[in-house]
Amino acid sequence: MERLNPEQSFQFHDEGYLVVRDFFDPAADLDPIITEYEGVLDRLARELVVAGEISSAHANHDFSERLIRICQESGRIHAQSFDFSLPQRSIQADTPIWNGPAVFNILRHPQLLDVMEDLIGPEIYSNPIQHVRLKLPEDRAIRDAEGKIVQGITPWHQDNGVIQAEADDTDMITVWFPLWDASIESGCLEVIPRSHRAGVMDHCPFGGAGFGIPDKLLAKERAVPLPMQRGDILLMHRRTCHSSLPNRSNRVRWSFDLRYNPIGQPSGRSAFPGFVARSRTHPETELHDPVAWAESWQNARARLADDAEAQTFNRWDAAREVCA
Ligand SMILES: O=C(O)CCC(=O)C(=O)O
Ligand SMILES: [Fe+2]
Repeated sequence: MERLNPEQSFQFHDEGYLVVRDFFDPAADLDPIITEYEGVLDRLARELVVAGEISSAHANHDFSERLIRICQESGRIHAQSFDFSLPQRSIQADTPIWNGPAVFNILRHPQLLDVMEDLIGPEIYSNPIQHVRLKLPEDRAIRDAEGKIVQGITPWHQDNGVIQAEADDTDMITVWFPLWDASIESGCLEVIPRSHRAGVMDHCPFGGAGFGIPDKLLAKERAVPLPMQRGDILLMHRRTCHSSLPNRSNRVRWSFDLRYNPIGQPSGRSAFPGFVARSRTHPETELHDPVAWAESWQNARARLADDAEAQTFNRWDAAREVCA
């Protein structure tokens, strides 16, 4: 995969998003992540058996089916056990987090950094706002007492709207990609082309699913679903409105979302550790050590544990009229 051609760069800036097909080599780039996460799931299953939360480790199923069964039997989603960032509240000394070497490798993927270099220049910071999303099939999802799905609902939002205002004027770019094909049926992303051209929009509390833009402010009729295959990547401007469709398939929809910004700009979640992914002027500042990366997250967790004040990440006042 070469770098972005002029039409691709133009589309990114003009429309606020760009899908690049067949960007990753699935076997070389994605399979190591899947293998790593099979280990994470296996250890989680065994821990839950020991804790008496589940009766069997469900070891004779593939990753998707095994995860669904473990969630259903324990009645919990376990999303944090797989994520490579910390949650936005209630961080504790033992909050689970997964910062394995296969994850670090994709953050540093050379061609991905080349594309970033095309878009934001050669001084590239790996922004710590980054997630794995394991979205269970809707008919087997975990629900709360009111019947609402506990995890995997992504309301319409701009990434700028769900991080601190200090990052409003940065050049942060979001990279989203599926580990398996993400079809309309299995809950791919949808975007509103050109919505990045307006400013940061109002966001309001959205059930238990964080913050979203109220329907009345959105031109939803212009939304475009973006089915993607394994190996494709989606690049998004920080103000592009997006959400994800429900997962009506029988398999977990599995994706990563990463972010990059020029070195020196605020990340929008300064309590979390990012790192210099590429620097042409100071290559000695680049982080190449997956162990040091994992340690940076463990240190952040220890620092933030039980410190409610350090964990205020949102700017929106739910009492505003627009949220009524
Ligand atoms: O994967 C999803 O459902 C949501 C992803 C998202 O909001 C993002 O990547 O910024
Ligand atoms: Fe987002």
